[in-house]
Amino acid sequence: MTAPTRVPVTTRSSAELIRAEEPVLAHNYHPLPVVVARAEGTWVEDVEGRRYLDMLAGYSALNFGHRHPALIEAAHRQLDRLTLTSRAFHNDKLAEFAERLAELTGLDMVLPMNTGAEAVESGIKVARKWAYEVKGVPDGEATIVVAAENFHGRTTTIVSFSTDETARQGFGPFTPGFRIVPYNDLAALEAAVDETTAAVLIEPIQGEAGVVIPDEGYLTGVRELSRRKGCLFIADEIQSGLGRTGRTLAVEHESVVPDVLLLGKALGGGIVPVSAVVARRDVLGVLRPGEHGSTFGGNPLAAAVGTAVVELLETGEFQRRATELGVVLRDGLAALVGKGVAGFRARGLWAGVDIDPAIGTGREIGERLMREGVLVKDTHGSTIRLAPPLTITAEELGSALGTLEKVLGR
Ligand code: IF1
Repeated sequence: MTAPTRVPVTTRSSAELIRAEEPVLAHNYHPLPVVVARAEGTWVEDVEGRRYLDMLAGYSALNFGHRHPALIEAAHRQLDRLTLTSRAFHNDKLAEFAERLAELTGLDMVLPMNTGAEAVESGIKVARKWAYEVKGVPDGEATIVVAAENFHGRTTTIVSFSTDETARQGFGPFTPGFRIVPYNDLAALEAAVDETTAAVLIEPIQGEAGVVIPDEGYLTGVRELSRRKGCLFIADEIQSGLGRTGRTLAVEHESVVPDVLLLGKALGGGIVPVSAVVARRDVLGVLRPGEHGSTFGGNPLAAAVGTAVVELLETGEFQRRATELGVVLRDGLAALVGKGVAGFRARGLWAGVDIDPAIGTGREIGERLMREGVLVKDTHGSTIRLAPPLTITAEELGSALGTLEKVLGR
């Protein structure tokens, strides 16, 4: 077969690149028709040079904006020294990453992984092992209680406890040992947790469900119930954590400390995949050599970038910005209720906005916003999520809200 005539990738137009993907890329996404070629801070630029305000920030993986100078510098410095050793050897960056991350989160030990799903899977494995070895649950009988409408990733075990048929259809058979209860319902949780329960696994705010914020007291109730009934409280802060809601962790809004914390997304600064399970010593202490691992988990490049991310969070600057600009976001959305916005939920620089279905679906609004230079992503139906980089300025945020008002007003 003669080699296809290859137009050099750098000169293909957005339309040509979108067409080129079709026969060769799995269709597991339906992206907006924009082809990003470069980015800085809150702004991305497509192949033709059109600029867009990024109000999605990689689903909260870009909390510090695109290519934050301190993070890029840390990455460049490490790229020129050492990138990967595997955990068969030590590397000179991992101890500091684990020390600084444990200190930032107020817990004892770190299990470094790469993607959020790996952190969730690792948390499930560790919780089960803790149940058998510490709590005394009979082997193979550990249960984990999760919330309906959860989103914790895409692995077979994780979708085993999803309530979203689209995420499950065609991927069985599924992993047993999970109980599903309504979110934000302490009575249901009380009834589901028993002597076999290793852990309760919840998002402090449900992201994919549409930024669903539980009632004040829910997280405190989960904390108290888990302690009283002798199971672990695992908080999945992969999307809600690392400054997004105005605190380092969303659980801080109720001054709650979980037994196990799952982090990811922004922990890698939008540069490399970095995730982690951070937990009490008696929990992560159940792991012994050879029982769990990952080729890239804890690699020196990830550790160097992760440490630079922790340093940014230690300043409190991004948490303050999310709190202060979160007021601008909330007030701006409140002014749109009844003008195309049916309702919204917001905490810090994170909002789920329910668009009046009569005006359009979330996808249609996303396409209109894209044509006006603002990028968002719909979740389900007519809900769009707003999650800009925490580096966004008040002017940029005001401009994005003005553009939303404009496209709703059509
Ligand atoms: C996609 C959703 C968001 C997460 C929480 C674990 C993970 C995620 C709370 C797994 C990942 C991503 C996955 C990505 C889009 C995005 C997403 F729309 F899928 F649901 F953010 F809401 N816990 N969420 O939000 O982390 O393995 O992806 O690193 O699948 O399209 P991951």
